[in-house]
Amino acid sequence: MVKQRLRHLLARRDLLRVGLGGVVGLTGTALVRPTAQGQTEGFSSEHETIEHQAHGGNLMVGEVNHANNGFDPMQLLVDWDYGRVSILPDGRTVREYEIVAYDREIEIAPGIFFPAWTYNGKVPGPTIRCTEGDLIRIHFVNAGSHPHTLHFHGFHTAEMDGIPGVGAGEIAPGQEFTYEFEAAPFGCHLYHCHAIPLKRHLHKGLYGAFIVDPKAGRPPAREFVMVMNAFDTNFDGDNEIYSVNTVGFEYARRPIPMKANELTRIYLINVTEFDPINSLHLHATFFDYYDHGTTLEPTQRVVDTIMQCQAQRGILEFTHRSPGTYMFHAHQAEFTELGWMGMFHVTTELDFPAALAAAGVDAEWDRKSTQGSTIVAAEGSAA
Ligand SMILES: [Cu+2]
Repeated sequence: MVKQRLRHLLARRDLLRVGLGGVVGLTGTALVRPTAQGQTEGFSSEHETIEHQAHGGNLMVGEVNHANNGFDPMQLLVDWDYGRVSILPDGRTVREYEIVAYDREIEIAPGIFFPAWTYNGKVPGPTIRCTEGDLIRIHFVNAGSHPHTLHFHGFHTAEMDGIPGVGAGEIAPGQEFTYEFEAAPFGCHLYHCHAIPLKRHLHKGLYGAFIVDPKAGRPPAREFVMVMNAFDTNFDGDNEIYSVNTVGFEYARRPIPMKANELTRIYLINVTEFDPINSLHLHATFFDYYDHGTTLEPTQRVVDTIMQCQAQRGILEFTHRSPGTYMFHAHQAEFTELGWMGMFHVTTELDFPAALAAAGVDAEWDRKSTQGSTIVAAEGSAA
């Protein structure tokens, strides 16, 4: 049984190697030590053993062209979308969003392309952020090639549930619909397409984070959103690339800057298809966990690993005590080695600007990262 599983794993690795070296390797990237045998035979599992060397345990070399993709995973970490804000006569805040679904090929690992279906051209789609009680209006346009919907996790009427056959149901290509509901309960939620076949519509990339802040806010912290996802690049019902925020090993190539002894909060969401469970493990520290983010008190304290079933999510809070580079990853080692591994670059105050520069981000990124919940509150009351 174990041997069979190992053979299966190796076959999937070889498949990656074939894809890189043989088909799309023209972009000049390749896995570590691609072999002629691997490129031509591919599916044979006898000739390779798991490789441990190179690139900080990172099994891919080369870089993804983020400009071409139209989104950068470093920016997705802090990509809060507060919508267009207005105030109703009764004092309630209205937040209006535009979401357009369209097909787009994206690069999910160096040299590996995936024919995605996207919300607003990126995977995951925009992170919808608001405060509990806000009235949310989402103008949805389907500019894709298949019928899609927007299904939010949260309280709303049946008509706004975004499932086939109820309310507007599936929105056909070229059609549009406006979803409207009050944001509740506060928490770390998600939205996704609910057209059928559901599994395919989800894994093609139609999902995003939906963060509802409690009215009183949460304590100041450095905040990131991480959507655990995976890609079946050959459509065999099994994933070849795993990641958070789409691009495999991106945060290993560009460690995420943070400061020592600074409270860090991660909004973690699992949208992985085909594998029932995903997980996150932090090195060298422990975290408090808020299941679904729907409570102000942790539901688990002092843990260093959390698992999430499909569509499960929660909030992690932790600090790193000493400067250094610290790994985080799925603790399913297979996922780790196929892309779901990253690093935090923890620095002193003095060294922090250099860490920002090394990660290719700026002061504005730092502002979004540290002011996420403050901005949402300020925009609501200022408008
Ligand atoms: Cu869909």
